[in-house]
Amino acid sequence: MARLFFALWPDEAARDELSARAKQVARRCGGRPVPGANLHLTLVFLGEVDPRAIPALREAARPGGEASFVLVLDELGAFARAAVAWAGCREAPPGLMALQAGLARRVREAGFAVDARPFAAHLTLARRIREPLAAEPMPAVRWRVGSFALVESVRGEGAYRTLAQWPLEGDGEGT
Ligand code: 2AM
Repeated sequence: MARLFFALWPDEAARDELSARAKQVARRCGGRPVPGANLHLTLVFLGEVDPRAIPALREAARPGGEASFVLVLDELGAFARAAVAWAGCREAPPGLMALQAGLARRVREAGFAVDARPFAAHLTLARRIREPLAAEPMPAVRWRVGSFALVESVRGEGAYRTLAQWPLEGDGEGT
């Protein structure tokens, strides 16, 4: 079985900025910063999938004309139960919500089990935090989301492997 999810990966500048924020918040809350290369925002979490189903998953994921958009992460918060600190959006961009909802629907219609809980857009910055953190505004980190990816979480390595990537419409128009 393969542990799979769809996600957005920051561009280099946003990744470096978020990596610095991850170290700050980990220091502040007594947790472990997520390494820069692993920073991502999950769109749809699938969990364990039979690798033989990956072609069908790739087919289902093909975007239906969704547009690229600028993601602005301007909030810092935590999920107490999961003990993670995250960067989020005070106002989720319509482009993000449309991409997430469309992808979740197509994947569900293709017969894959998808988490039914409402989408809470967040990019995990630190794990195993020990101090509580109430949501607060954060100086914005932004990037133009021009693609999304199907990613495998490689057990034991703490690493992610991109299996496929799809462009969004209108990428390359700058920020
Ligand atoms: P997290 O960063 O908030 O832990 C790979 O594990 C990605 O999938 C991570 O972004 C993780 O979110 C997310 N993820 C893990 N388990 C999940 C679950 N049960 N439901 C939704 N997302 C999950």
